[in-house]
Amino acid sequence: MTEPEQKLSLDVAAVAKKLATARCVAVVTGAGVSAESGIRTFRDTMEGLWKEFDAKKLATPEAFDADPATVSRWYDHRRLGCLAAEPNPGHLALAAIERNITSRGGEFHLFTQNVDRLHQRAMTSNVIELHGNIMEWRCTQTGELILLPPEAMTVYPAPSPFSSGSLLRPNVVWFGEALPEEALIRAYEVFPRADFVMTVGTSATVYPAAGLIELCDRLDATRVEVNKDATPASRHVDYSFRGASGDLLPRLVRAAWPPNG
Ligand code: BV8
Repeated sequence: MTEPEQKLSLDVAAVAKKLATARCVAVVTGAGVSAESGIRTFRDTMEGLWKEFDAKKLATPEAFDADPATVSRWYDHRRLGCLAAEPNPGHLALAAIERNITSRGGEFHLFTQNVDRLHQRAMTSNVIELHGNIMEWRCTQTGELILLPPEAMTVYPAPSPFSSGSLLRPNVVWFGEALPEEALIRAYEVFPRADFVMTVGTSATVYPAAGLIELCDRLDATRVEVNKDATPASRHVDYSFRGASGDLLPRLVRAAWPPNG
């Protein structure tokens, strides 16, 4: 076993020991977790008819106001992609962590920046969506929500069924929009008292989600990052695993709760 592999095994064992006895686990996930389900991240260059677009410019209220048809078409394209995707071993490992922690009377809170609802489809129950979700669409006038059927929208932009003359917009949080108040209140309440916090598959560049890991200020807390690349969060954690969430998270679960007990 090479030296890096040895260090990885020791770190996984150390983190697993802390995880297995944690009483309050707070996790924040980003697009990197869903990347292994085939859902491209914001930093991936877009392809096909979207290659000349910049995701960060499309994910704004200004873009929707200027060209609701194009923005609606992009979100509907992404919505269908998310529906066609399946949860991957990283999603399933996080659901297993929740089951193991809560079955021993602990708390598990999964804050996600992802809008694809794959954590819910992986049967994680306590998912807090920081940036909304791409499955629900909202009336621009009344704010009422509607879940669209699994097939493509028939017209872009879609007229709102709730208020004539209004449109449907994706129920996501765009850049420049406030995050859901209840999600932020929960995050600001949980992270400072969590004894195990983990950031997974995020570039930790989009605020306020990127700042959550820094809220953990318990001296006895274990702070972990799982990400393919180093990020601004890497200096705020005790263990920063470089690698795919679909490999590292299941390894952590097996080490914390060995299958043969
Ligand atoms: C707000 C939904 C205020 C839409 C998204 C300081 C404080 C507060 C705000 C700001 C601030 N500084 C700047 C701001 C403004 C802005 C911001 O943060 N800008 C950045 C660019 C600097 N923040 C906002 O606008 C937020 N709003 O603060 O409002 C306010 C208050 C009151 C009233 C009005 C306003 C709203 C931000 C939410 C934007 N919406 N998504 C949609 O999906 O279309 S953000 C979107 O981009 C994603 O959700 C994701 O979080 C983010 C980044 O996307 P990616 O880079 O693709 O993904 P990610 O970051 O997760 O990176 C992928 C990582 O995974 C990489 O590091 C890669 O190495 C790794 N990886 C890849 N594969 C794997 C992997 N890791 C492990 N395994 C793998 N297999």
